Amino acid sequence: MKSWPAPFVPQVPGRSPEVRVRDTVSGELVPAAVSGSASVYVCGITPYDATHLGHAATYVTFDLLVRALRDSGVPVRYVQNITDIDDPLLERAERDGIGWEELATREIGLFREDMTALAVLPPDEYLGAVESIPTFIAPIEQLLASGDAYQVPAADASRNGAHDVYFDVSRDPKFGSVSQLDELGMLDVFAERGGDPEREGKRNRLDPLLWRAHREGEPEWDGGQLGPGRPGWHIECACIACSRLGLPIDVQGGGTDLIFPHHEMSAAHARAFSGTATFARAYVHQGMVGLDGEKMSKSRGNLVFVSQLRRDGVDPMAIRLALLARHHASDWMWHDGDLTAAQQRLATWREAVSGNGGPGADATVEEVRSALADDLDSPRALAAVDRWATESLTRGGDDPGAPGVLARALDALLGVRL
Ligand code: 5CA
Ligand code: ZN
Repeated sequence: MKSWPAPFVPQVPGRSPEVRVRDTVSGELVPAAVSGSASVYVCGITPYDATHLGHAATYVTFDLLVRALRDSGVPVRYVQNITDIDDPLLERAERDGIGWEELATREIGLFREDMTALAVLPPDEYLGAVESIPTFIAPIEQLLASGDAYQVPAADASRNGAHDVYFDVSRDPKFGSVSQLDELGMLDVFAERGGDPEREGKRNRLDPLLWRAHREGEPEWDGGQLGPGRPGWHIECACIACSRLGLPIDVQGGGTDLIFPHHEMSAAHARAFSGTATFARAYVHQGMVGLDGEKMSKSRGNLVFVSQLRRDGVDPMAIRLALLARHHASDWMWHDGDLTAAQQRLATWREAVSGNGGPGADATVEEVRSALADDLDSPRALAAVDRWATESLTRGGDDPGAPGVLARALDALLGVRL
C-alpha cells in the first residue's frame, strides 16, 4: 500500500541519548532498542471514518519514537498496517450505501493527507490486510495442524459444510501475559472490542476468530484448505509483524484500547505459529483521547477530525503542538482551549526564532533530546523550548546561530516546523 510523503528531517549536531520507553507489560523503563537497530510495529487505522484526534495522538507518539531512535543513531524499521477488511468497515459501508472498498480507499486517502499535514513520518512498510491475506493462510493452517486452532461449523455460510476457524486460548500458557487481566476482566471488554463470547461451538468464550467462512453478501478470498472467506483481526497484525520484521519485534505500539484483546491475541497467535517465546520486547500504548467525558471513538461518534480542523484553517503545526502538550501515556479530554494554547505557543516560538539572534540553544536542544529519550516526555520538551523562547523575547541574546539551530532541532525531533 502506498504510504505518504516523508517530511524532510534536518540534521542536528549532537545525538539523542539512549531512548527508553515504559513497557506496558512490566511497567519498567526499558531501552527501545537493544541490538543496534529497532523494529517498530504500530497498529494502523480501520479506514471507515476520518482520522480523529485520538488517532492523530497515537501516530504522532510513534513518530516521536522513530525520530528519537534515529536521532540516537539507531536505524529503525517501522511497519504499520491498515485493517482494510473487518466488520466495522463492512457495517459502515452498508449503512452509507457505498462499496466497502470505495469507503476504505476514501478514508485511507484522507488519513494520508492528515499524516502529511501533521508531518508524521511514514512507516517504511505500509501494509493493508487485504493485500496481505495470502500470507495469513499458512500460519492459520499451521495453527489448525498443531491443535492451537479448531473449526466451528458455520451453518449460515454460503457453502454447505463450511467452517470458521478459532484460536484456542486455553492452549497458550502465556495467555494473559500482555494485558494481565483475569478472565472476568477480559470478558468485560471482549465483546465491545470485536469478540464474540456467545458464539456457539467455541471451546472457550474468549477464543478469537482466525478465519471466517464466506457469508452471502460479504467479500471472500481464497483460503486454501480453510475455504473461501476472510481473516480475523488479530492474525493480521501477528502475521504482518512477523513476516516483515521478524520476532521478537522491539516495540509493539497502539492505543491502550488495543491491549486486550488485540495485542494479547496477536502475541498469542504469533508465539504459537512461530515457536518464538516473545512477540514484542516492549509495548508502548497511547492513552485515550476523549471528548465530553468519553473516549473519542468512531462508534460513539464524539469526534474531532483532523481534516475538519484543517478545513477550518487551523495550522496543522498547532494541532501537532496541542497533541505534544500531553504525555502519551495519560488519558486526556480534548477542549477547544488546547488548540488556543497551542496556537499561542506556536506564535510565540515563531516570533522567538525570527530574531537575528537569541540565547544559546545547545542546552535547550539537549533538554529536548533527553526529555524525548525518557519515555517520549513531550510536555517536558515543550517546556524547555518555552523557557528559551521567553528568554529570547524578554532578554534577547547574542548567539546569531541559535534561532536557526533551535528551529532545525524542533523540526527534526518534534516534527514542529516553525
Ligand atoms: N485497525 C485497528 C488496529 S490493528 C484499529 O484499532 N484501528 S482504529 O482506527 O480503531 O484505531 C487506530 C489507532 O488509533 C489504534 O492504534 C488505536 O489504538 C488508536 N486510537 C483509537 N481511538 C483512540 C483514542 N480515542 N485516543 C487515542 N488513540 C486512539
Ligand atoms: Zn493491530
